[in-house]
Amino acid sequence: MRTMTALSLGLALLASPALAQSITVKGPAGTVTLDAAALAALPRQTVTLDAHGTKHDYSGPLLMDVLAKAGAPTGKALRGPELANVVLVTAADGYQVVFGLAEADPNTRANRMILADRDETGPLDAKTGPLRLVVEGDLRPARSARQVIQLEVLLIGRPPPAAASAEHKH
Ligand SMILES: Nc1nc2c(c(=O)[nH]1)N[C@H]1C(S)=C(S)[C@@H](COP(=O)(O)O)O[C@H]1N2
Ligand SMILES: [Mo]
Repeated sequence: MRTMTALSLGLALLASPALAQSITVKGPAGTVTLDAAALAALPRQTVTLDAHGTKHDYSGPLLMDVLAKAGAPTGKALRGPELANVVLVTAADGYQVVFGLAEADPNTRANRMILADRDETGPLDAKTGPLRLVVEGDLRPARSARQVIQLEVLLIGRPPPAAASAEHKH
């Protein structure tokens, strides 16, 4: 009886790829792992991506809402030195893309970035998902990484060369 229940649950999970996904998000507040339920709790957007003439309507939370779970600054907090934050996106096949955090901020740019878990046909297949970054407005789909497993917010700002050398003057 117990075996049957575990088996049924296992089969149910296998049949719903969206339930098996999780993503690691690293940011100023630390590292969080978000599962499908955590992603499903966020407001959703739909963005159409044209990859080599094939269009899909991808849907999922705004990337900024996902990054905020790890403490990424947004809106008015995304100012001054915080504008030197970048986001490193890593996929299961080792593919990586990077962009400025402000590019993902809906308070800064109209073009959206979403972490899609579905297209118009349902949960994303293994080649594309379970999670795909979809970058609205890009002329090429190269930054729309498939099979995203990790997001990392990195503050890469440093003092400009003049200020750095001034520190060493005696
Ligand atoms: N994980 C991963 N994502 C990726 C790539 C890749 O090699 N690996 N290639 C990129 C490039 S160069 C393109 S053109 C698009 C192709 O999207 P499609 O597979 O939906 O046609 O995926 C992008 N996302
Ligand atoms: Mo490409």
